Amino acid sequence: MMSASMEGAVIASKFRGALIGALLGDCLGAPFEGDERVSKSVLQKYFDKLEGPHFKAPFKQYTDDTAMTKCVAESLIHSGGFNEEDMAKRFVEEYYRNPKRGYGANVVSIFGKLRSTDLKDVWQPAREQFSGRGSYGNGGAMRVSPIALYCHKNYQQMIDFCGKTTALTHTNTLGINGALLQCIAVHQSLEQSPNDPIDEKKFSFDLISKMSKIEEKSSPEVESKTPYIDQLKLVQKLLEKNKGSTLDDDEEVVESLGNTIAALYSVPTAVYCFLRAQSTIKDMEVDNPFRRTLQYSISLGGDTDTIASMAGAISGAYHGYGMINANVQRHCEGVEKMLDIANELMLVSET
Ligand code: RVK
Ligand code: MG
Ligand code: MG
Repeated sequence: MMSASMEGAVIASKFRGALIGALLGDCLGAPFEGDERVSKSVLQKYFDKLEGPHFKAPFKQYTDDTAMTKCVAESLIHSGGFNEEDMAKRFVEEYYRNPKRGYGANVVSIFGKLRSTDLKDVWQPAREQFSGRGSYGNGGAMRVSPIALYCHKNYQQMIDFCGKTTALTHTNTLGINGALLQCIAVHQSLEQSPNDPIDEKKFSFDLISKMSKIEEKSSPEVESKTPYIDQLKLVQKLLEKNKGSTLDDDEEVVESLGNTIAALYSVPTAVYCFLRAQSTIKDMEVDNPFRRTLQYSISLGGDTDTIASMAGAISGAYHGYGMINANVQRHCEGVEKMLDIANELMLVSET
């Protein structure tokens, strides 16, 4: 349960922070998707320009990450909880309304099957992916922040809704557990007062402890029975090494945590970016820890929209909306609508 002492206004700000954090990470990270690494000085100028008081282009469009996050939120709001048919229908309708949002290469075949079968068994197409192994992409994880908000008073319900929402497109254990880790991380941030500094060790230990109840089934893709816990232990090691050092070893971060489209090699990276950005990072002249989270996430390259979006959601859920620069938001598509969604989610999760 969220602390009783946390005021409604703080919680409302955290709801907005989580969703706008996810949206900004997606919009601002998308132009760099696929770059091997992004220079920190280029990113410094990029963010400085976007924060400038006089609005000038560019206007950044959101991608599949935000499109599907909106579907998840709207389905929870309108169904009063998880409803597989409503959720699947929203994914399909959103995809066909605007298919050019940079969706994963294989997930789109699920939308086609769901449409042609008139949604009779909504779980079947996802189970058939990759010869029955299911997708391990991060497309489940990238969209789960509304579930952490909607279920913030009921942890078990959150785990249940998150697993089911993910399984509509991703049935591989790695895809599902990555989504669960992301959801739990947003939930942990939401629970923490923005006035209490994050204790990185405790935050990561708490994640490990919760994942140990989830990572019981092994996956054929990896040898370890606890791949996410292994990655979270690496997160702890890298934090100890890089925090306070004169120069972060970003090569090692990317080599060990990853920056790819696979959930296992992107969700723990997003957690790391959030935790690392709680303190200063060399070559980033940034006081604001939310902005530092996005800047650092994008600098690692690879799947920049998704890693920045996931890290942005975790960061926004902790710091709240007040930490997010207003001028930058004017450069991003869909902010007003997302703020409405955050308010609606707040209302339905309080009842
Ligand atoms: C483009 C082999 C597998 C696999 C398996 C690989 C957008 C495939 C967003 C597949 C996100 C890709 C991202 C993505 C979200 C997955 N065996 N290869 N069992 N499972 N893959 O299609 O929603 O950026 O190469 O399920 O997870 O911004 O094409 O999509 O970054 O991962 O896509 O998996 O993608 P999909 P998704
Ligand atoms: Mg995307
Ligand atoms: Mg992506």
